Amino acid sequence: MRRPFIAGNWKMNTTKAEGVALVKGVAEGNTAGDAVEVAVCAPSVYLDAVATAAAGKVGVGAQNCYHEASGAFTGEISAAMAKDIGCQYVILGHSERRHIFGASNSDVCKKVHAVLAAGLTPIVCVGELLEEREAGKTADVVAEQMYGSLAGVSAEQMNSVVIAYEPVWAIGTGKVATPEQAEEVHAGIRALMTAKYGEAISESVRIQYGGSVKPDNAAELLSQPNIDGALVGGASLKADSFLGIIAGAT
Ligand code: G2H
Repeated sequence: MRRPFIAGNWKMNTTKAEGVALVKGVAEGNTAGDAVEVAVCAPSVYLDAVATAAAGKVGVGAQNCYHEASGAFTGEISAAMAKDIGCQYVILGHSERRHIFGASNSDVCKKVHAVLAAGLTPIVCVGELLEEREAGKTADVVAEQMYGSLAGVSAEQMNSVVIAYEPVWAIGTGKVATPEQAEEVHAGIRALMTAKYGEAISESVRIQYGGSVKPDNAAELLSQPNIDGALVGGASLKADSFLGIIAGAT
């Protein structure tokens, strides 16, 4: 059984005080206990304060990092730094990193290795653009992103990897993929992992869905056999709606 994993991606939102209040609200209101793994991914400047406020009751993740451990890389943070201030996760290859900041599969892959080496869990995002879906290229795009982003990752390391499927056309648009559309791609991602790592590993890796997940659509999405959690943007910015999504995973 794969434990559902619900992660909030706050993106470039909240003040420090709002972030601290938000994570406290999630920690206090979460009644799912061990049944659901829960994390929030805050802006990097607030991670220290958010991790302190989370007090181990909610996981904390960074939204990106650089692949080098330290050095002259102005403006970047390392996986070791994220770990140092209390993170357990790092989102990598989010579509906004790929499409606004030009992150390639090779960039994402280097970061995946750095995050694993630091002892953290990478949440590796993949997903197709609307024109790629309409051209029937979804499976090819996702396969290229999966294999490119996970090159050189061993079967043993895959136990510490989480995949997030986020169709770009469903991100922040209110256009959620139907449960059937999402399940089809999730099943395809699991088949790709089975081909590369074998069934035992493939069956244990969580695949989150992301893209306009809300309390009223979460339970149906999460009831699909290969949807093991959610990466939540807009609806993670209010404790009530994020808690509603967590409840949908139980
Ligand atoms: C997709 C998602 C969070 P939203 O980017 O990763 O955002 O739920 O706002 O579509």
